[in-house]
Amino acid sequence: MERTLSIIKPDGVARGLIGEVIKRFEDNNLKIVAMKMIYMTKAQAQGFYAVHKERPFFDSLTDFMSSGPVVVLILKGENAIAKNRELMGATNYKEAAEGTIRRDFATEIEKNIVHGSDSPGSADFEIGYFFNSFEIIC
Ligand code: IDP
Ligand code: MG
Repeated sequence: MERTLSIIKPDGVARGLIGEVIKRFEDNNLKIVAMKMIYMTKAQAQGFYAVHKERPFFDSLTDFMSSGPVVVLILKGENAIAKNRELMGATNYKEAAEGTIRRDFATEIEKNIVHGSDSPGSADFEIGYFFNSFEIIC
């Protein structure tokens, strides 16, 4: 069993896709063990995406991530990290496989509906960034 962090980004929330995204997780054996809606400040978004701070899109990305409410979730399941990345599809929605969340709903490389941890190390960091132990079902 593995845990991963998912975020339904501001575009996904604003467009009424929370239920659609969660349905895909539930239909694919990813169990929700924590969930909340938050509205990040720019500084909180910068802290979350610190790994990308040298990238040219960092400022725009952190503006976007602090532009509206998001839903953060912890998903648990067998190979949860890879399974979630598979359901999300490639970062660039134009390259994402058919039937993936990003292929079906993303409108730009930046506004791509969902975030998902990319490794066990990032999952640990990202889960700890948003949740304390009392908020996680075990
Ligand atoms: P990921 O979300 O698929 O893991 P990352 O490379 O970690 O992709 O990038 C984090 C986020 O930054 C992406 O989901 C997307 O919102 C944004 N992003 C990535 N590459 C670009 C780009 O080239 N231009 C603008 N935004 C980008
Ligand atoms: Mg990433």
